[in-house]
Amino acid sequence: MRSAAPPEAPNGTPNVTGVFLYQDRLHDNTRYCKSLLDNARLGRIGTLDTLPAGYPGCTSYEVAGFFCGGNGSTVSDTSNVRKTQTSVMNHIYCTPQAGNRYNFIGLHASASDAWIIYDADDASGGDRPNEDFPDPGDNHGADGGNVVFADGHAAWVPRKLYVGSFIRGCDEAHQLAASQ
Ligand SMILES: [Ca+2]
Ligand SMILES: [Ca+2]
Repeated sequence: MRSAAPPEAPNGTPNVTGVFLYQDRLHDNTRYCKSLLDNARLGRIGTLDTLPAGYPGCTSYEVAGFFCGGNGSTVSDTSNVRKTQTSVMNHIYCTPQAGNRYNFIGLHASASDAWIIYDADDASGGDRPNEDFPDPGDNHGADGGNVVFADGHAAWVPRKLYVGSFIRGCDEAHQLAASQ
């Protein structure tokens, strides 16, 4: 059972964690997200590219809410499987990958492998040619990216492990599966 959180110290005295105020943990940001489904200035639509004029768009991360995610509304055991407490433990990998490096078909997913949220990585040409793969122009360059997994842990995923982690995390075909 979690013990009671130490009280904030409005007079500037550090609490037992050594942090003066909760505000200090926000690194000068004045806004924080209470819900991953409401994570931008305009709520859910704020995560989309199309915003009214005057609103800075999008976020610098992506939500990976489905296994076998894809456009469209088809939902089955092999398409658009919403990640839930049950599915992150019971989903069976089913998506073929190019090449021979990543064949997880028939294996069960696990919460510690399932991706939930990660540094945004969308292909946009130039120095960001690859979708969901670290490139020089991405948030952390070509080094890798941060990922939050369904068991609650977060990890830095380096480039050399990125494709395999993505496939285990999302059960989606990765365009670089044959070479990375
Ligand atoms: Ca992406
Ligand atoms: Ca990229």
